[in-house]
Amino acid sequence: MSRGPARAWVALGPLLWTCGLALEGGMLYPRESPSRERKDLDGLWSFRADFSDSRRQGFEQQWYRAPLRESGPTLDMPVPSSFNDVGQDRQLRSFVGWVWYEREATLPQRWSQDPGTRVVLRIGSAHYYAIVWVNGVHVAEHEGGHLPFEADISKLVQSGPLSSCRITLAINNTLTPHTLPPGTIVYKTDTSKYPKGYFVQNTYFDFFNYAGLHRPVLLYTTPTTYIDDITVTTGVDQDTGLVDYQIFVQGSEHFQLEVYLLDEEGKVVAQGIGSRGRLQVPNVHLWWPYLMHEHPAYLYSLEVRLTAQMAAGPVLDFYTLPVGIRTVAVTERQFLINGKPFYFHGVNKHEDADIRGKGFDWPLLVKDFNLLRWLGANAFRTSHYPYAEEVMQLCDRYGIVVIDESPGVGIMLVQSYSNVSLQHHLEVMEELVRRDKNHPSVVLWSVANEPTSFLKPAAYYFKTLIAHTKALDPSRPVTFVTNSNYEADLGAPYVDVICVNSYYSWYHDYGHMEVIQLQLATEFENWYRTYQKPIIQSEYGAETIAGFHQDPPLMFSEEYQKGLLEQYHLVLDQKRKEYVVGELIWNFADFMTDQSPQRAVGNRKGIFTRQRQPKAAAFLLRERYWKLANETGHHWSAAKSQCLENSPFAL
Ligand code: BDP
Repeated sequence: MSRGPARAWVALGPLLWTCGLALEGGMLYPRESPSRERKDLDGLWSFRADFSDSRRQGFEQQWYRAPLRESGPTLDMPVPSSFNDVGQDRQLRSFVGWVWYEREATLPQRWSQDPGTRVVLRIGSAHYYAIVWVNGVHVAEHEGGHLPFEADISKLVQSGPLSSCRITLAINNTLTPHTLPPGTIVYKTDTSKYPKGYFVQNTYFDFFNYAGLHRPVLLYTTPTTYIDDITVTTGVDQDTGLVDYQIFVQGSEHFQLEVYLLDEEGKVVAQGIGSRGRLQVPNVHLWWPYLMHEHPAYLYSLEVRLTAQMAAGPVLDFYTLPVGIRTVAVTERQFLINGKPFYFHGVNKHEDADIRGKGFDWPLLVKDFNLLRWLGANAFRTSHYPYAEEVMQLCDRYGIVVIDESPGVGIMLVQSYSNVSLQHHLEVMEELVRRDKNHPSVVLWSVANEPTSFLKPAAYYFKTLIAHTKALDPSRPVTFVTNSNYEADLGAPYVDVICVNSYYSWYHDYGHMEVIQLQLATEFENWYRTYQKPIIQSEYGAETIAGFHQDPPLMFSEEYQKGLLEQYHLVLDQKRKEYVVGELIWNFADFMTDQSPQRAVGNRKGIFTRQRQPKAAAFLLRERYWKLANETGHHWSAAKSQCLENSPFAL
């Protein structure tokens, strides 16, 4: 999304402007079609961190005006990747401020010569604040490190004889009380202890603030009259599937739209015309979660064909959207998918791995999904920020249910409840819903993790935020994730599902696993008595160094992690018969954090190591999750046991 002229910036400040405008335009994932091409720009980019004291040298010297190598030395930087861990430079690893990325792209001749072609630059994610130039011309700015943004660069690339374009990005990872997640810059002014100008960045969340171009960067084309956005919501009437669609077109008011819904065999099962309508699908194949049905994750394809009448003749545009037909509902005690009780048995994840940090990586992604399926996990939460679009697509394809979380993590300070913060949070929810609204795997929005929601200003903040999210998407329930420590939770009345994190016998009563059952049961009962809403145990776990063994169990050993989990499971097994609708382990894998005496090279609560090797708890959970799947799956009991035996994921 291009946001007009460059704004003023300050030395380290990430430009705290929030325009509070409703979002314009769609954010359809760029897919190739007979009318659309795509050119991936992943690979090596030129890179420089601005180590000047003010961090402003790049702007003062206008590094975007000429190739970056002309203004000083550059490094090779892989994209996508965080810049922090690929080098050997300690200062770059913990760098705070502006870094510069640049790459030349050669365009097919038609792109730069055909005025009927629209050329768009799309950045999957740039953490945290990004300014973009093409051939030295400012084309976009974006705040927020976890969602895509775009710039229409057609005019620029079609205005001269050039068939190449130079793309420059300045990216600032500074966090402030108004960013999501929030942070603060603290200047250390005692010159007997620190050099002049010394500062540190404090954050209030438990993962490393990796930065850079984390997700794919690409160019794609559409015709100048094009399908800009599609919104699909689905329903079921007996065995007929209902697909309500709405299509937004840009570039002309004189057009026709045809839509076709194809099944997995490519057969047209329903069709319609016009910008909005309802398709009816007899004998529907519903989208079921993994392990809930013998044919989970059934996806139809919605083919949209646009014909626009232009002076030069008709223009065609095609876009195909995967569609899963399913319903989601919440009762006082249940979470229903397709009208059947759904029990979340899964994990919390992070986008995190060796070397690449938060950089998107296909082998890692496929490994993670293979591990999830091996584990018998049917769900995960995108703790604590939106994940790459490619992740969401795999969830749709494999039937992994998603709690889709905003980057609202570490909202602790009173300033972070100001109007400026709220406006930004509202805008982030708009961007998130716009991006992920059509994914059948997404069944619940989470607006935040463990905000200090007991603080007074939080009540208004969350009431507004949750109401806004529901207005953006009335088809899904909304939650935020709280912590068992937060007794007076002013946000809880507004959510549809209570999500609670607790760390009994880890952060309290260290080493005393014997108190878990009492404390957990009491807590569940209190929440349910007060709110009568279904509850998800959204985090629980224990720090565990792979290979540490102690029996009787001691903290940090694999035995302690197993023992702690087992105590939780005893209570979960009672309460899931009543109103507990899910359990998500903290965490899927070990992950990097800031350095602190509490963290031994990162957070070790993974059931897999950071290299994705199982700790003992992974086998315990695997047994449990497959057992839960057997008990809670529907329509599938007979086929299931056999299928499990023959499954490539069986033992
Ligand atoms: C929880 C947070 C999570 C942390 C976890 C922990 O939600 O981000 O990583 O604690 O301390 O409260 O391991």
